[in-house]
Amino acid sequence: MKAFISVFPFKGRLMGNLLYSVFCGMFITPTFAQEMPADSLKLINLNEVIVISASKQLNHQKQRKPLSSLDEFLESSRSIKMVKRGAYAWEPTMNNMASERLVVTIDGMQIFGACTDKMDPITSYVDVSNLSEAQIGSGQQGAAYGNTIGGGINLKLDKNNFRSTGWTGSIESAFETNNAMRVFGGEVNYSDEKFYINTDAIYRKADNYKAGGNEEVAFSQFEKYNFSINSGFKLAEDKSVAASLIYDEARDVGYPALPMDVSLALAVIASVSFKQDTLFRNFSNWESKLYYNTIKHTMDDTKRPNVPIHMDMPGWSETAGFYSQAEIKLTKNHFLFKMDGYYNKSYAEMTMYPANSDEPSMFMLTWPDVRTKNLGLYAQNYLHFKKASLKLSMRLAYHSNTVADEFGLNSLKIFYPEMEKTKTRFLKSISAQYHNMWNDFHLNGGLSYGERAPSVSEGYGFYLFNSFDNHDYIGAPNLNTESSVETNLSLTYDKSIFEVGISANYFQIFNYIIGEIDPSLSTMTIGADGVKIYKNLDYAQLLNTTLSGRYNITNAFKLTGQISFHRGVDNNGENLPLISPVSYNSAIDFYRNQYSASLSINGAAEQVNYNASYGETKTAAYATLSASFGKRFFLQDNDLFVKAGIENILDTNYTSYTDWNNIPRMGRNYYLTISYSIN
Ligand SMILES: [Cu+2]
Repeated sequence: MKAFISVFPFKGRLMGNLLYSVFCGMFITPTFAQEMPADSLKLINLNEVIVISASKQLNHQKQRKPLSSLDEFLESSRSIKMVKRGAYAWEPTMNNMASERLVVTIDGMQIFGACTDKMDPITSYVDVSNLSEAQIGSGQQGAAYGNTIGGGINLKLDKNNFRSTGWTGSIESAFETNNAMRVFGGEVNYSDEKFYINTDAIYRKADNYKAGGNEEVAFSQFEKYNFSINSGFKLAEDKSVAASLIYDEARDVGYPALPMDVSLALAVIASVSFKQDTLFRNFSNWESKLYYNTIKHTMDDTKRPNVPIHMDMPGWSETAGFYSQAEIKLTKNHFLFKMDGYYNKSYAEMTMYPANSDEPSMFMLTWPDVRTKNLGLYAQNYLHFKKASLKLSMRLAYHSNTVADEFGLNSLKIFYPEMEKTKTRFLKSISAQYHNMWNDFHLNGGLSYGERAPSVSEGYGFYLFNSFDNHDYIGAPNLNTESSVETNLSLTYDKSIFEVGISANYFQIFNYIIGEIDPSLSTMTIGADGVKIYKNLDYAQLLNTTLSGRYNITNAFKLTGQISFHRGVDNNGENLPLISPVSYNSAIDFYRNQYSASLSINGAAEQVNYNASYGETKTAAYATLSASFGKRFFLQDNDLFVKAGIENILDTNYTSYTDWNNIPRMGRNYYLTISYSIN
């Protein structure tokens, strides 16, 4: 064991010792452990699960807006906030960290956007019709899916999984008044003990939306199609194979906060998997998957007025990968072992066409065909004591980036003459999470360490224009690995009718990657204020705290509320960008005799801690009010659900810290959702 550990170049002796003792600890069964109750054991002890699937009737009732976009579902969660550049393809953030610091997977599959300007977070390539739930792990609790600092989101596909339901199906439609959004969707499923097939399709089209006070937000339209099919077949009682395919295409997507739009964003996401109930003697639930996905992203400035120089900016991202995992379930503890790997190709280019057609056009590789290889080992042990549990986990990964394009490599060598074609790193993650229960009190505490490699843009981006701080960005191939020490603590008092909890987490992030102005460089983008180069700060500090509560007033009425405080500073005490001000939400939900209703308030205080050098301005305090009403009807064997609602009832004109360039959010919006399901 010791020899195995010492292969890896750990930072300092302390870390090595810590890793060693925790890794060994994972294999020691505590003799004082009690029999573990089977149902209390959640192998992946996630912080939050958002139920998305509308196919289960109960979910449909409890969701305030069943056919809303995946972005809206994620935004409704406790732990996620969405950065908005328009009405489509919002970027999830967790613990005030965005894409580069999160791992977002679809059914365990790695997938990477093809846009150099973050117009296509992974979450934009699936739809609610494909998914059953979003599994959210804060900080290193998300490391089961990959290397991360801020956390992980796994979007689980909706499958019938050999349940004997026979044929089922549904059709659904929604309309929203503010941007005349039309949604049409449907699914047809068949499942028995030996075979299942799930198919679904959804179409969304929206015009420009209007902010509060009937102010039209130009270039906020979008159109999207999504089809998916997944199927499984039992080879034997304990063996099955499955396959899944998602096709997602968005066209004519406006980004009001950016200087360009998107004419096409296309993804094909495919996988085959094999499952066997047992493996060797002690292993169970052996699951292996092979996957491939390809993304094409085409930006478009032809519809914008006064474009000083027309640009073509297509991007491609292709990923192939696998994982194989198995569990060992002993009476007192539970192990998960996983091996995973992926290979990604990211390529993006920019051609500028001067207005005077006698001048030559200019060509640049903005992502110089960067090939990323990542091979990881993940192990987790969940120990159950009498009133407590301990989850230990670790990930070790080999990570390498190679610039495959000679022209792109030579362009970067202008800034980094010494740079090598390939950069290799070892990434480590280790975490201990403890839970204890005294009567109605729950205590959770954890301590973790994690690392991540720079993203393709941070490492190899070439003059990527950021419209938020109005700077061109250049990547830095020799950036140090970013690492984070994280601690979390929460205390909950949980009675069946009443619950109150307080939680906090703190991240000390070393070698924090962020862009810094280099005054010696001149800009490429006309009108940009300067050029920034990605640098490692010595460290940055992030603190997130939340107070939340629930009160079941009667069987039918439930009151919930949450208020959170966040702070993020760099090593000079300067504010980090995109850190939430004090924010709060509260709701009263009603559910009885197939009727449901809700009234909710969402708001934030003034953004006191902002940073103008990252393009931020102080956003004002705001609050919005929303309501929904639903009814379920039984029509012989079938179900009809109707849900209607009003969002931003008071038509408030507002913007929040997550709104790119302060584009105002949607004003008053009425929606109606109808869903008919055949059982
Ligand atoms: Cu783009």
